[in-house]
This record gives sequence, structure tokens and C-alpha cells, in this order.
Amino acid sequence: MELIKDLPSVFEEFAEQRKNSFLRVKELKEKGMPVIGVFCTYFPQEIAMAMEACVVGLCSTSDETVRDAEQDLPSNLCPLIKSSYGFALTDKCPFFYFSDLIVGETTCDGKKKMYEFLGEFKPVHIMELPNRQSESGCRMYREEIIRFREVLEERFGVEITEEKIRQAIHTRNEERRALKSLYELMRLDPVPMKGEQLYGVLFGSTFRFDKSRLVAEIDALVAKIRREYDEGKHLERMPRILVTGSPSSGGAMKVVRAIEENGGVVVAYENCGGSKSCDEMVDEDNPDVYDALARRYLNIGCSCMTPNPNRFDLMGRLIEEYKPDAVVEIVLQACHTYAVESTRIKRFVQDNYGLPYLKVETDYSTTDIGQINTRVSALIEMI
Ligand code: BJ8
Repeated sequence: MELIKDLPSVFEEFAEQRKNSFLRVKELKEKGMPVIGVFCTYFPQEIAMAMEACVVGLCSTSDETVRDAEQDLPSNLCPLIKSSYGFALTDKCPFFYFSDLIVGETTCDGKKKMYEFLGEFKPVHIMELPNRQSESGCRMYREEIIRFREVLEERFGVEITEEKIRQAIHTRNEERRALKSLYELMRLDPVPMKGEQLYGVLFGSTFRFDKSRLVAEIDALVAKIRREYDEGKHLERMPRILVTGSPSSGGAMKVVRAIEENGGVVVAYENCGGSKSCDEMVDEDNPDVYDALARRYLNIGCSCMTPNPNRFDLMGRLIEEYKPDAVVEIVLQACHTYAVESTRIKRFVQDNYGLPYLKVETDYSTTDIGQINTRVSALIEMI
């Protein structure tokens, strides 16, 4: 596929993708396609894809409905949870509105309890996620994935064969491979694009429902960026920042913007939406598709796991490959697991790699932008 549009238009299009997909989901639903709303990277998408369902991310990341959510939820709760619940409560999220089934996992306590409220508006299925990455945990998640397949089969009157799951695994792996080849361009120094542009494509791609077309488009985008880079079109050399912690979408992108408006560039996202979502493939050679899925998903290094060695493993690899000059950790307000783990991340980054580390605790409001700018610019000046 030859990419005709210029790069700024492509970045713009992906950044607007979520909004532009509202209508598309409506059309797909009218054609009889089931819509599954999800909240977490642990969700084994391949099972839903194997029944040709449309999978939509429901995590809301704006301040708009937080006040409404606080009617039912405590105010000192993670903004992602409040925002997501608020959009559901006020019926302002078209993806939630069109969802036939909501799927949640037993990750952090706030999300788990919020799902109980969502059950008042929509059918909710909870997948029990073990909190340890162990052999027994894998067996348990494997069983949960099979149970989920059975729930879908019963609810939608379909048969989800292993062959279809195998095809979906291959399609998703191709998508991961393409997205990885995109973000791996940020190993270049100087970088070919801004971190915010990269994130826009990564996030926007989750709302592209024709995955084969998406893969071709991302491959073409990578080829185009590479070609232009070789012709000398790239940004200036800037302090390189690795972002980690809670998801950085929506309101939390203010931290990324602060980095880039103060002279730095985000070269890698360790968090969900970035490498956490794409780093590892599902083993296509494993004869047991459920075991392959359980192993791959359970390997995600979310702070809900205890202990959580895979996050440190991924962080270490990203530091070596992307050569950041500093690490910035985003901790959403009241996200206890990331907040607690941040102490160990700070030690890991400072002691093993001698890198400066900055933790930013924030929510989706704009009230702390000035303060974030001051702290981030001090970090960048120090590099
Ligand atoms: S795999 S990061 S998507 S749980 S920020 S709601 S953890 S209190 S979003 Fe997450 Fe899955 Fe983990 Fe990723 Fe709770 Fe923390 Fe809020 Fe969070």
C-alpha cells in the first residue's frame, strides 16, 4: 500500500480516530455485528475477534463526567475509573451505548468495584485475573478464557472454533508487529516524529476495526517515515524521555505535552497503550490456543501483579534500546498499585541505569498544568 497523504495528515487522522469511529460502530452494529466493550490490556481480544465481534475500548480519559461519577463513587478514586463510569452513567459514550456486553478483569480494586455499578446498565462479564504470574495462575487464566468463550457462544448463539481463534491470534500478532515496527522508529536519534504523534497512532489504531487494512496502513506509514528520515526529514536532537506508569491517554497526555513543549521528546511508552500492549506476541506454535493466550496475557507487567518482574524486565529492555536521558512516571491520582510500585521503579532506574527519574501524580483536570510544566522543564534542563 502506497501512503498518499502527507505525514501530518496521517497523524491527525489517527489522533481523531476514536471520535471518527462512533459512526462506524453504529453501522457495524446495524449490520448485526456484536459489540464488546472492554477496559483493560489483559482482555484476550482474539476470542472476541474469532466471532467477528467489534471490540471497543471504554476507558474514558476526560474530566467531563467526573462530577457525575462522584454521585456514586468516592471523589478520591482514580480519574480513569470515575471518568469511565461517568460516561456510562450519563450515556455520553457512544461506544458504551452500542456495547452488547462489557468485559472487565479483576485488576485493581477500584475498577473491580466500578464494574458492579456498570452491571446496573449493561450485561457485564468479569474475567478472574490471577494476581501472580505463575504456572497455577496460567492454568487459571486459561480456564477463564475458555469460560469467556462459552459465555460469548451462549449469549450470541455462535460457535467459536479453535481454528478461528488461531486465525485471530495471527491477525493480532500482525497488528502488534506493525505497531512495534512503528514505535521502534523512536530508537533513531534524532527521532523522526514527536512522542505525541506516535501515541496518537498507537491509540487511534485501537479504534480501527478492519485489522488487515490497519496493518497495511501502518506498514506503509513506517516505510514513508523511514524514507523521509533517510532524506534528512527528522526533528532536532532533544532530551529523550521514557514514559511509564498509569495509562497516559486523554487528560494524562498533558504530561507528554509538557515534556515536548519544554524541549524534550518521548521516545518510548512503557505503559498500556504503548509497549505493554504490543511487546509480546502470542505463541502461534503452541498447539493449545488457550494456553498460548493465557501465557501471553498474564505476562503483561501491570502493577496489579505481585510481584511484577515483567515490568522491570520490559523497562530494562526499553532503556537499553531507546537510550532515554530520563524516565517520567505518570501516576493517576489514587492509583495505589502504580504509586506503591513507583518507589521500586525509581530505584531501578536510578541505581541500575543512573538516569534521572520524575514521578508526576495527576488527574484529568487542567489545574496542575503549570506545576507539571515547572517540574518537567527543571528535569529537562538538568539533562
Ligand atoms: S493492564 S494499567 S489497562 S489495569 S490507573 S484503573 S490500575 S487505579 S488502567 Fe490498567 Fe489493565 Fe493494568 Fe493496563 Fe486502576 Fe491504576 Fe486507575 Fe488503572
